Amino acid sequence: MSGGPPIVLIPLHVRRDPRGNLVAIEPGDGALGFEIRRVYYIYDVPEGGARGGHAHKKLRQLMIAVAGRVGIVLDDGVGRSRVTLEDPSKALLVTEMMWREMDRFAPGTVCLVLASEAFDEGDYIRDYDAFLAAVGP
Ligand code: T46
Repeated sequence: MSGGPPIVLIPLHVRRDPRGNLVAIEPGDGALGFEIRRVYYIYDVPEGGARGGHAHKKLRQLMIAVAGRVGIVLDDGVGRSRVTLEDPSKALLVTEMMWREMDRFAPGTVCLVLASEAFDEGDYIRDYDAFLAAVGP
């Protein structure tokens, strides 16, 4: 898959320690690119399961595989890019008007999502043709 949107992975500050690693994410961290207004996580996805399959008009998000591994496809209406998230020290930036699909979940995967807005079903575009029409030339 090539010619799609750039994959932007933001490095998180890891406090390494002989006892293990710790990542703290705080509001106001300019490196994240937006203010965090909501946090949620996805886990226990059955084998072969997929999530996403929509875009957001305004919402920006950072996705972090805090455990396990998940495939993400980003589609800007022109091309598609694929990335595998499996490093808890990196956050994938998913901007507004970006169709996303999540698949290939490894068993035990937990995907943490930091979101720029409160939940709003009106912000979703869940129909792919409507998404193409919205981003189209
Ligand atoms: C995204 C991917 C990565 C809420 O009530 N509050 C929330 O904050 C969220 C995220 C969802 N919901 C409700 C809406 C649906 O009734 O939970 C249900 C499942 O949501 P959805 O089908 O949108 O789940 P995913 O995993 O397909 O998508 C979610 C996010 O919605 C989406 O923004 O980028 O995770």
